[in-house]
Amino acid sequence: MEDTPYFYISQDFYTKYFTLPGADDLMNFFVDCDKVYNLISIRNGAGMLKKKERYIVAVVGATGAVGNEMVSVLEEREFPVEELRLFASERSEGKRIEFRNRQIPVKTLKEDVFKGIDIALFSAGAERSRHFAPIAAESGCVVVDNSSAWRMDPEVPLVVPEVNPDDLKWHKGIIANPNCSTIQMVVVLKPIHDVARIKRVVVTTFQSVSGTGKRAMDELLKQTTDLLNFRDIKAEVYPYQIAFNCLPHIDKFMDDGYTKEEIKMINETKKIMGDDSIRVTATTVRVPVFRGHSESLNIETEKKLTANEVRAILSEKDGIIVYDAPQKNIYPHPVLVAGKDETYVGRIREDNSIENGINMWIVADNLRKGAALNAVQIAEKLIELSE
Ligand code: NAP
Ligand code: 2RA
Repeated sequence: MEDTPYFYISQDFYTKYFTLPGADDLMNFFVDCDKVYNLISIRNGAGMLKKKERYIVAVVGATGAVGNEMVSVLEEREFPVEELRLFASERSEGKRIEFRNRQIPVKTLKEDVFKGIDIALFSAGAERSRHFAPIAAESGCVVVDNSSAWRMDPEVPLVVPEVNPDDLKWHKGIIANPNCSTIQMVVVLKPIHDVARIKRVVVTTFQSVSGTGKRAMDELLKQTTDLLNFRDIKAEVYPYQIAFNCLPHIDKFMDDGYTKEEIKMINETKKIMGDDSIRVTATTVRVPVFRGHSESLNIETEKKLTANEVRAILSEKDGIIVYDAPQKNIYPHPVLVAGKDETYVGRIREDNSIENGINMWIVADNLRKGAALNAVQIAEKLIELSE
């Protein structure tokens, strides 16, 4: 940890902002300055969790799909909470959420709310995280952020406790929680990589609407009931009807034809696994399921693994359940896995079209392991590491 703050401006940063003084660029420059400034402050002392019996915990975005689940997970896992503080937009001021048989009021998120808070679990969208997470970290609280805002920042660890817990040791006040579809995939890839070195992964996802948040869950319910009652439907959250449909479109389209969700899966996997050489390609699809993301994985390894070897490797890992007896119709599916903590793996079989290939089908609850549970597990690990 450095004692003296410094400003480092890269060549890219210089070319992008100092040579193009248009209004938008100037605005972006100040936004980035704010980020750089805040990271410097964090580097200079804030951010480490002090060991305590119990902690003051905040959930930012408490009224959302993930935030609500965070409150439940904290209670279920008997997280050592001294006091729980809940924040959302001003629209939710005055709402109450139950925690340990008490109704906790939801307050409006503001810059000055973080004083005295030890741990803040953020799930209020990337814009809020970009602005408020550095402020929270600077005021001495450790932030576990669910949004995409900080995931690829080289100063911020991106952590799945079963995969790269040691990365928590170098955090500077903000820890990023990966994208839900990435988390369940890396939980399964890591043990295989350790034994047989993964060369390439081809993944296709089937993602539930709760991945988009509460409004999307409401839209699927409303469209379904409207269609079954012969009423006209409205598509507001997605560009097309989602009830009884599948959309190969998650997050926005990039210039190369991939979606941002696909790019997140590719980049985040390399960062979490700490290995840039793994080649990943992804197709992400939204399906009319309320809860639980499914993924078809094709994995090419350097060393040959049989299907039985893969079953044995995965069976002994925490957080994974091998659920794989297709002759008896035993394979994972979202209805089975909703509300569960583990990543379920089935349909494990060799890919006969290549030398060393394995196919499998994995399903996890995106609101739990894909978001709230992983965030709380990170906070639990931070407590283990604290002094
Ligand atoms: P959501 O259901 O739409 O909830 C959004 C939450 O953010 C609500 O509590 C909302 O409060 C709050 N919020 C919105 N604008 C705000 C503002 N200006 N100030 C303070 N709070 C504000 O979305 P979600 O699915 O829970 O996702 C939340 C975050 O988690 C996103 O960044 C998402 O990418 C990430 N994430 C989601 C999943 C998933 O499976 N859903 C998985 C991984 C990561 P109000 O109720 O007051 O509007
Ligand atoms: C989704 N991965 O399912 C996202 C949630 N952050 O849309």
